[in-house]
Amino acid sequence: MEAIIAGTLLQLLQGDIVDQEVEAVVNAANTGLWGGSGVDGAIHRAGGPAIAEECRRIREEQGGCPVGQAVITSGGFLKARYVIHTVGPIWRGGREGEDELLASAYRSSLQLAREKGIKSLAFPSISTGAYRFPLERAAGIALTTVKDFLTANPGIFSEVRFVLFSQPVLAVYEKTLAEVLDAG
Ligand code: AR6
Repeated sequence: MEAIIAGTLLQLLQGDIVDQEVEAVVNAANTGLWGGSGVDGAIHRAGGPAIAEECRRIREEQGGCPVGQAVITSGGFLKARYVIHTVGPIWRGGREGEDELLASAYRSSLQLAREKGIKSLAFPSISTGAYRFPLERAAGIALTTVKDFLTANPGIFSEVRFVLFSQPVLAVYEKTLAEVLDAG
């Protein structure tokens, strides 16, 4: 499924984040930038040791990456030139600012990409794996945040992609995007 929002192509597709031919892929990282399972593990495995080495330097310089913020490294062996590492919130029932922190993770990633002049980027479904954020709620926040950013920054990006690992997750994102676009 795709849509054009203020001059940017927004695409939803099923796939693996590490295979994406975009300028930057977004990693669902942890605050220590330690590498882990899921998206994080796949990116570090495919990208090689250069990414972990840059993460180590960021950890030394600024202690890692707070929840809701983003940092950038090179993409190592990935097709993408950069990895934007963002940290989504761990779901703790919804009363600990999780919604706003998740929106902030997407916004911070988009802002960092804009600052670096990156034209195309791919997001995974942040926080919806190991961090257990409810999928439909996360999809609404992800798509609304991206849509609002693109509307406020027309033509900054050529393409923003969501890469969903499975067909059921893609289906949730497609249904949610239709609702978000209908809402205007
Ligand atoms: N490509 C695209 N999506 C994927 C891939 C992949 N290769 N692998 C998994 N997914 P998760 P989180 C989906 O757990 O919830 C790590 O240990 C997955 O099915 O990767 O933000 C980090 O170090 C799910 O829908 O990220 C952190 O400690 C979504 O991506 C923690 O997990 C996100 O799942 C972050 O947890």
